[in-house]
Amino acid sequence: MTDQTYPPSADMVSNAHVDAAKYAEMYKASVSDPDTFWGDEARKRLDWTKPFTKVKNTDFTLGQVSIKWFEDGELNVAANCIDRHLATRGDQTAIIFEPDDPKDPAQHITYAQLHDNVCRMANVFKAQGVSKGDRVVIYLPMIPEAAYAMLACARIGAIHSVVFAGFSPDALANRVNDSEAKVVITADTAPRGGRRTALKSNADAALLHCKDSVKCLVVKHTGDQTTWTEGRDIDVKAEMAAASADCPAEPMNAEDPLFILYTSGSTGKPKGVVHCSGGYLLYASMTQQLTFDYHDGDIFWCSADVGWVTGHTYIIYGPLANGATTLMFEGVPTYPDASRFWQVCEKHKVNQFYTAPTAIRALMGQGDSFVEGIDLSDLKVLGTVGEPINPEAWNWYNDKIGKGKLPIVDTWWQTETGGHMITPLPGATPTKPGSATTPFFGVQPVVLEPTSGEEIAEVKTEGVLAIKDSWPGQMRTVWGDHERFEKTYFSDYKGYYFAGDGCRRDEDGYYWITGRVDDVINVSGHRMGTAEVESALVAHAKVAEAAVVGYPHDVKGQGIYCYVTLMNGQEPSDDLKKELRTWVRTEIGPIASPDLIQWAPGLPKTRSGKIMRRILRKIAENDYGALGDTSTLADPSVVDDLIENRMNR
Ligand code: 6R9
Repeated sequence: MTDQTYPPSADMVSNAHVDAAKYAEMYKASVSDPDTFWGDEARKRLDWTKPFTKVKNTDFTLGQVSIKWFEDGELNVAANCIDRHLATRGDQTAIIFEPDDPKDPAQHITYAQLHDNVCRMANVFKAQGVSKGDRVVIYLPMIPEAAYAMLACARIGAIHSVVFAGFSPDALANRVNDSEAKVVITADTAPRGGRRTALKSNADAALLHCKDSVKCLVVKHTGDQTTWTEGRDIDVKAEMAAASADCPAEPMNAEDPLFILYTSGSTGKPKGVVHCSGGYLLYASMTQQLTFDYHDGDIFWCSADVGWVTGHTYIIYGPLANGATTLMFEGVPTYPDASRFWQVCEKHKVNQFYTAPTAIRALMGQGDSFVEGIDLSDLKVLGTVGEPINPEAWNWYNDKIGKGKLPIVDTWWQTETGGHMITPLPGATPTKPGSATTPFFGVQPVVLEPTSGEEIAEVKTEGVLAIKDSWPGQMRTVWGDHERFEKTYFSDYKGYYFAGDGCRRDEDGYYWITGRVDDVINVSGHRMGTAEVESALVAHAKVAEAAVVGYPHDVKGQGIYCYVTLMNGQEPSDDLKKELRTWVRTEIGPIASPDLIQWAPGLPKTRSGKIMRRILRKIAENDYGALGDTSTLADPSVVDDLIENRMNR
């Protein structure tokens, strides 16, 4: 990584919400007196139906971890994202919908229309027996109805759980069952990159493994033919047309759950990350405005999918809480060709654009001709999220898209954190390519010595990244398993929130995220637990054992490398590899598709039977010269075979 520094332009500094002096002053206030700081922000940014009297009540002590913000206040998230804007912005566009096919017209949905649609959708949910506290699973593509459904849940106090439309029926069923959802909302089919995913038939397959009482609401989006189960399936658009456009917003306690979002961890079963109403919305609003330096009238585009936390916070909740115009894109960056992102920026005069390094790398690889001749002069701020950005991708983004003039905010955060944690602010922070730079307000990052857990005082250092105190956007619990919440995030390093990432801090106090230190890999900016892929593999009848690690991949960041030991008597073959790939895709979804599969007659294990992943990682990285200590292996000869037959050369 180059350590070259890019200061904000004079223009940016003078027009931005926050400049360097203000950042320093606000940051200090946010950590020295969080009650005053966040209390003021919460009153300024949100409308409360019942004012809070308490601000922060948080405890990171193992065994009694408890995180509460504004705990006696009441508000409604949908009312904050819609109703309160109606008087001043009823006719302003809230959501621009850009469909997969550029020949189809874009839609501009005003705040008044958003209100109408959300109320109708909320009444459709109510008619299906959904009430406050009930769970609704949203299995929808990137269409306006996904936003309506999320906000309709928020309006009536139901808890949504969005399941990425790329997940398989099995993954969907697990999430419906774990959250005990009453309703699943899906669409007939989902166009993406000119192809169509049969979402409704995936939902049908999933619902075979769920309670009979679960209803299936179907958005007829493309009009494609689907099967129909009378009594269970409901035509959402027809019901919405007939429903009342009046639906009072349910007053919710600040600590009432707003949503559950499942994410991969280092064990096999995804965890339901729970975010609540008050703190999350405040944090979403503040980070969206300040990290992107969003101003009234700007067009904001976050290219993530609503199935991920980035879509929740930066397509829906943050922008809408701020009365912004947010763009929702149904398609992919490379359809009809690799100019699509930039065409959309030009067409809708996008001012802030937020995407993932993997998308930048993929587009960079297609050549510069796809950017040339496109007017990107409305862009003011560029952002990245999901993984560390490599210098080549950063330079390309900076030169070709930013024309060397725009700030690039590299935002480090997680599903668990609700919003940005370490990020530059466009008018305040000189950036260094590859560094997420400095903490957002209220965030106190520390670098810990990995084994002792001691906080390292020296500025320039390296270790594991942890957070010292709570911030309003922090997750509150794992759905149905508070013990797992404590164990995952608070038990390795006592008294801290442990993020699972390693980092380096340079002499200027800038943070450089070095990647996960647990068994989670980052594939195209998507989090994947290696244990999840392993359990999918061993569920196949011909597989005896499997170990999965990440390896460097040019476009995806990390690829999925699987070591597979077959059952006795099974013959390895290319056909079987194909079969295993398809198997994993159907068990989890296409994002978990193995890149490389190596037949492993044996796996390197300690005498106590623990797989030595360190060795498997090295071989997958084609760095087998540096295997380190192998003396604890039960049978060192398996390593020679694995090296001999390695797949990544
Ligand atoms: C928002 C999101 C979280 C993990 C996180 C880290 C990696 C995210 C990053 C980054 C380096 C950045 N990550 N942003 N690494 N620089 N700017 O991505 O949430 O899907 O939960 O993933 O992604 O490893 O721990 P999530």
